[in-house]
Amino acid sequence: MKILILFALVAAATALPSFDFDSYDGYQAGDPSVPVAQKQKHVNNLLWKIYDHLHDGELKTIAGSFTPEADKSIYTDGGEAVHHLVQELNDHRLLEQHHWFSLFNERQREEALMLFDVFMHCKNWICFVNNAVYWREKMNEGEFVYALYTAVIHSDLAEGVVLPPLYEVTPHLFTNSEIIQKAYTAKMTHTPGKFHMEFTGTKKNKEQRVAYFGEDIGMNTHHVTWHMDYPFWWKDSYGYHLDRKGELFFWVHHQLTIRFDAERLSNWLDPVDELHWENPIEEGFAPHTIYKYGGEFPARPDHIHFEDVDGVARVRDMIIMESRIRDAIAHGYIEADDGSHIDIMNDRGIDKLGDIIESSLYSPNRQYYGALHNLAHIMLGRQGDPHGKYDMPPGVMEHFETATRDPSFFRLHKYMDNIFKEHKDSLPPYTREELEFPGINAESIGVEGELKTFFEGYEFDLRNAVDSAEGIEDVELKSHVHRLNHHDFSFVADITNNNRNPVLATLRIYLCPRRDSNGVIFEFDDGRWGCIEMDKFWRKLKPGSNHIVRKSSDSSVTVPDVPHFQTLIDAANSGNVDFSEHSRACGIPNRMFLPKGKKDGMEFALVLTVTDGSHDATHDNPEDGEHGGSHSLCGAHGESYPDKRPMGYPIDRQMPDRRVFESVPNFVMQIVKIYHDESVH
Ligand code: CUO
Repeated sequence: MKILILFALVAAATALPSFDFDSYDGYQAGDPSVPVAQKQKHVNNLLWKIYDHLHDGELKTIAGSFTPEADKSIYTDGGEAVHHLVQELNDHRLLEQHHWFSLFNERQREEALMLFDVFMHCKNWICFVNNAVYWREKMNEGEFVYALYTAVIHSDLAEGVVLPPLYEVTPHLFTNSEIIQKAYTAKMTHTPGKFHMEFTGTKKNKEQRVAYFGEDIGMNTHHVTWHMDYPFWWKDSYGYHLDRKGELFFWVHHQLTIRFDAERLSNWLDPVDELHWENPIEEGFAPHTIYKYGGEFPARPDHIHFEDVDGVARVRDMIIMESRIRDAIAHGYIEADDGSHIDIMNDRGIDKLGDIIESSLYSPNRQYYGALHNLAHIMLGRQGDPHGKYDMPPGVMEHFETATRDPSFFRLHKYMDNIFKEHKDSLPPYTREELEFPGINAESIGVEGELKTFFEGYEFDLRNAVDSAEGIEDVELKSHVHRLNHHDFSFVADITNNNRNPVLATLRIYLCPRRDSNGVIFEFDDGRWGCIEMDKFWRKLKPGSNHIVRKSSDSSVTVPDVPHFQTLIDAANSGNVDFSEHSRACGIPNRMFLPKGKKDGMEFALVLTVTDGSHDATHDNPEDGEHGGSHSLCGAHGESYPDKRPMGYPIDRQMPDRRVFESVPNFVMQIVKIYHDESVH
């Protein structure tokens, strides 16, 4: 379990002395003897210029002297995991360096996980960092980065270490080829440069109006980090169970999809349509993105029909998988691989369904239900070269970093989302008793401040995109992007507690687009499925009236910007670091908390539901803790999900009679408008 750690090493802000590896002899779990700032420094150095040899003297020394199998007592498994990897190395089976890496490539994933396994079996930080240094020189760089990121996230040894933003570690996956070429030229000519990154495509393509969402580097970081926090390959033998992983898979992607729809509505576009295996994929995509090694990402023309992808899947396999899943929904049970039936007609059914649709290793029957979602990513990624005739590398859909750039990502996830909805709609509606909170009246919900969005400029570092050579100094290289932001505001609510005693309440806030692209007010059922989760928190309500103010920056769905790589380097070098609010990178960037809205205002329903916190909360004192900041979409790291209710409660199920929703005294709704300020650029 990771806890937020405030570490402020007082030792006057001078550079830390190098850590003395030779005199270190403690193999204690958790490794309190290595200061977090030192660990941060190691991780920074390991991730700086990952395509070059290590530049850091201290780590270089290790690289020359460490032998992974020399002392097996440093591993919790007696060196079994490392032995496996060493054997693969000696048999020359490991993927070469300077080659693309995709998590969806089975063999490449296997190799990355072998290294992850080594990290997870290290008893102490020295073992961890020694192995990192050693394998960094031997393994494919993409595999190494993936293994290191996931291990830092999941290993207790790295508690308190903040991972640098991936867009400054592997910038190729977050910017376009034009920018990368400019960066190379600038480096070659030793001229510092700042390059403005346009969103992909031109105004002739209406999808370009919403490219700012799918190509936002913070949104991409949220998405790729979610998949590292909740990997589909996770086994509980790594140390703990990922609570409600299947349900989170549904919920985080449902929120991405409907949030994308809200952006579309803000830009006079229809909500995205679902993908269909037998219909043409409407939108093509020209990614304008290049691999560090491996050439250009493949493009896909408009209106092509799905083709079988050699060595991956046939279109008819996908249809069969889908129909088996739909059968499970219709039957109300999943058939496990031992033939037993798992009932899904309850709150927890969605979790199992998420497991089989993704599919993750938690799926109770991967043989039968397959891996609809993961295979669909590969199918879409390969439609530009389905038979491998042109030897194209994987498409943008085959990387979680780049997938949301392609409009087909949202079609795919709308399709998955509709399957999940089919299940949710098969459950009985909540009864009035299940929705009520006796004695509680939600009087009002509103906003203090203005709901106003704007675009701002932002720069990120491109130095890690280009190559280095000894004796040649780096020059400043930056990419400048436009990003959505909003002015700060607060939600304000008034709630009366008519009970004699204080009660613990769960407050859930949703923001739901009110009108479709024709200006017609949504039917209740369509409207509730499009509600964006804005916040969920717990409050003690004293008897009588309660005035609650909740700042937009405190939301349980968002995180602040990940600190720049250079900030982490400077902080670790000075040993004077406080990264407590950056313990997680999973979460919607807070600046994207609001959908863009429209210049003259766009209507949304702001909904507050107040329910019984003593029933909902899984943790003690939930009103004190924020569970790592972004628990709504990302859970609480290593702990149970803080809320017992299904994600999306109470708007996750059908409500045939909207009067039930409207008349429950503990729910309240208000129409608000979001304005977009076009004057700021
Ligand atoms: Cu996140 Cu499809 O699962 O990209």
